Amino acid sequence: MSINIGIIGLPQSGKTTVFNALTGGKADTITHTTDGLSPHIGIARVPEPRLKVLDEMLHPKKVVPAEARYIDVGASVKSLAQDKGIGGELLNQLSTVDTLICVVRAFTDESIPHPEGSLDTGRDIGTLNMELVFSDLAIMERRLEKLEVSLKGAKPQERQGFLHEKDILMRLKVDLENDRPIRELELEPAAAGIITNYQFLTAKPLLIVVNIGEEQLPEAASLEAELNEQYSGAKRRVITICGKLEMELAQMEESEAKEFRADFGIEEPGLERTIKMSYELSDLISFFTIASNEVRAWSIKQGTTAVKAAGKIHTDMEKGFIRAEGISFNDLVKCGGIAEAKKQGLLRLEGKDYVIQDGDVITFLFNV
Ligand SMILES: Nc1nc2c(ncn2[C@@H]2O[C@H](COP(=O)(O)OP(=O)(O)O)[C@@H](O)[C@H]2O)c(=O)[nH]1
Ligand SMILES: [Mg+2]
Repeated sequence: MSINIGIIGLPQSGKTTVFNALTGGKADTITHTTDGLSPHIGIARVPEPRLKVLDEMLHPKKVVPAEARYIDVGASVKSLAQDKGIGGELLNQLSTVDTLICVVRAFTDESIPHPEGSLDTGRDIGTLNMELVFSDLAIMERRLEKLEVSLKGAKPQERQGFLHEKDILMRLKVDLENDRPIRELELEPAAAGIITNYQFLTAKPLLIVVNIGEEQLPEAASLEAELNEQYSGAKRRVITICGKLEMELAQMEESEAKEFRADFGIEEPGLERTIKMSYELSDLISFFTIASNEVRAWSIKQGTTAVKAAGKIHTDMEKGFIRAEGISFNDLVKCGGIAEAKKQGLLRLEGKDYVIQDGDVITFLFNV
């Protein structure tokens, strides 16, 4: 499984620039600013320092990182929302993502006009949150209308289910109308189950990427702390990134980029911070497999069982699951290899229901 991340924001906020920074891509930041163009889609490796350690210890033929899929939708949220909430096409693309990145402009550049005429990070964050709320309200209203129709023709045994769904949607609608995004609500399992079908945008984790200019780099950390105090919340966090610089760095040789980063006082590449934060917000963890001379990293939701994790690799592995043989990354490093770990009795045998832990190194045994 790869994590899917959708990038949204106002026009000229630096969405495509950030997309390029995250994917090492070279998508055009000039022509791609008008509505109606097809989205940019890019795949990036998920940085995982533990893969390097495993590589050096086990010397496999191949090391395969997990992947993140970024999508820079070809339209501005604002322009579509002005008439009637996020439009169909854009919504279709966004509804499938796991996490949203919302780019907010903080860089100054006289030659690039801000669509609102002035720079105001707080106002723009507010606008984007509101657009997401509007979009969800529109979905809800359409569904409620359909439910009314269904209820009229419902058989007695169907009625209860429809009424229950209506009840939940009405409740969420009140929350949204009071500016409470779904991601912040504590829902009982039945309600949570029903709403996952709708892929509401305010239910998705939200990473607000504040796109700063180079001259703001010295105060990036304090600005980030300040913004988080105001705008972070349940599954919502702010990071500051200099998109333009990060995009240029992403296209350099690693050693060269490292030197530049040191000069600018950037401790960690923006793409690494972004993906790390996206993982955290989305409750994702990594586990590793070693098979046929290949070490590989996988991403799963926290709480995934061994049999379900096997299914992420191949459906046959889930169907024919026998057991998993696992060791924590730290234990494996202590032992220096699988053989020694076995000798020391640190290789655990786990059943179907074992909950995979971050950093587990796992071999699945299965029937075909
Ligand atoms: N000075 C400066 N310009 C930037 C920065 N980030 C983006 N831009 C410029 O802003 C313009 C719009 O960026 P783009 O990524 O296309 O924005 P989008 O419309 O949100 O996709 C482009 O000319 C970028 O080069 C930045 O950090 N500093
Ligand atoms: Mg763009």
